Amino acid sequence: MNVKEFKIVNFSLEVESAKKKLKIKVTLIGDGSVGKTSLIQKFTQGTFQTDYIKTIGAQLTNYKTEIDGYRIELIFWDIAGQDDFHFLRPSFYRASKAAIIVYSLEENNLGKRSFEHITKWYQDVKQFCGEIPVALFANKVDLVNVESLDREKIQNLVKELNLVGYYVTSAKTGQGLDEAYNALIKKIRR
Ligand code: G3D
Ligand code: MG
Repeated sequence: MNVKEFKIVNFSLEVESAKKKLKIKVTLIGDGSVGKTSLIQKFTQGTFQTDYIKTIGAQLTNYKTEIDGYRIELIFWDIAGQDDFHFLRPSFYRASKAAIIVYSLEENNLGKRSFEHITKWYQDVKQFCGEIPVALFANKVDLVNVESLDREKIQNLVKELNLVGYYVTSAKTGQGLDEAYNALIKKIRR
């Protein structure tokens, strides 16, 4: 993988109940400009705190929510740097319990290439994380006609790579976001 292409976002997920406490780290990856940072910003809109770690160029976003009576704390790691941090790659993948590969539905080069690169990102996850659940986010749905989506093409890839599923999202309108994250959190918790 070209280092300049390499972008990664992490978040830890802490699930807490009277008896149970789980800490789960999830990694968001995908080509540049597909919307990883925007997806986190939209999802955590309103109730979040941010903190910037200069030394590693990471933006940390902390978000608290409740699902099915579980208190859940999400810590998103969004790495801003592109050229200088590829040595950090193993540590950002390390101990991930799930991954989300993001691509863009845009009908242009970015959309086309980001779809073609899904398999490369998947191999990266396998290499660094082994057998963990991986979901696919087809982002920027607001820019295309939902009716004309080639769902068979997406579904075939989901099958081929044995992904847990795909979610059609828009970081701009928020479409599909709650469903996607909630479904994912439930899958991870199981
Ligand atoms: P990245 O973190 O994966 O690199 P960003 O991607 O979140 O920085 O998003 C890249 C650009 O795409 C941004 O536009 C952002 O506003 C836009 N974008 C992200 N998600 C969506 C979406 O769902 N719909 C639309 N229409 N745009 C989206 P700019 O202009 O700031 O570069
Ligand atoms: Mg980003």
